[in-house]
This record gives sequence, C-alpha cells and structure tokens, in this order.
Amino acid sequence: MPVDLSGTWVLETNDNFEEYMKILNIDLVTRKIAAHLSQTKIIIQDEDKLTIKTLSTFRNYEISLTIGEEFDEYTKGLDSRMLKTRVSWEGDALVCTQKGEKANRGWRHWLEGDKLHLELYCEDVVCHQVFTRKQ
Ligand code: VL7
Repeated sequence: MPVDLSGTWVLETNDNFEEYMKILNIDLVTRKIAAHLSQTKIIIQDEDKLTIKTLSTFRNYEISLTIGEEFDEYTKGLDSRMLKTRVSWEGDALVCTQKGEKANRGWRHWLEGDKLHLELYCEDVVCHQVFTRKQ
C-alpha cells in the first residue's frame, strides 16, 4: 500500500467536468444539474481492498474492488455503461483503466500535500478535480 487515500473528501475545484460529461453522452438537463453539485468522496482503503463512494444530493455512485483484479463495472446512474475495469498502483498514484465502448477511459487519484487529486479521462478529454479533507 504505497499511500493511504482513506478519508472523507469534499470537492473544491472541478475543471472541465462539463466536457467530461459531454464525451460520456450525458444529456443537457442532467449536465446542468450535475455541474454545480457538491461532491463528497469517501475512500475506504484496506490492504488490497478498496471502496470509493461518490456522494451528492442528486446521485450517488459506489465501487468496491480488489487492487490489480479486473472486474465488471456498471456505471449505474452515470452514463450507464458496462466496463471492464482494473485499478492498480503506479508509484503513489491509484490508476484505473475502464475498457468499453469509449477509448482511453479511466481515472487517476493522487495526493499533493493535504489535497486529493482526481483526473477523470475519456478519449481526448481530461477533467481535473481537487478535494480537501472534510473537517
Ligand atoms: C463519478 C460522474 C458524469 C453523469 C450525475 C453526477 C453525479 C456524483 O468515476 C468517478 O469516481 C471514481 C474515482 O473516484 C470512482 O468511481 C466519478 C462521478 C462522475 C460523471 C456522469 C452525471 C450525473 C455525481 C455521483
């Protein structure tokens, strides 16, 4: 376990989220609602087991996985696609690849000081989110 990302994290900045939603074919009305949501990330890291909850007043999303093992991900309530997903450590970054209909899809988490960073990417679009620890 290179680093421990566990904790409750609150979204502080969300660059290019609109473009990320567009590339996932999220409809306009949903995008307008989602764009201004406060998002809370709850990460529970226990050796090679990981649970990540993304919570908001509109929708919640949760994945549970074993590091290094591919699993079937269904992005229920998001873009509702089936993916073959794998999450691994690359140094101190937690890196996810999501194989499916969309090319170059995945995400990456890392720590910088007391902030949690997340890049969400799909095709040529990158959304960069920064979270701060909930007090
Ligand atoms: C998941 C969603 C836009 C649909 C609703 C927005 C509700 C709160 O994949 C994600 O996190 C990973 C890494 O931490 C773990 O699953 C981010 C939220 C991005 C993409 C789709 C908009 C509708 C937001 C769930």
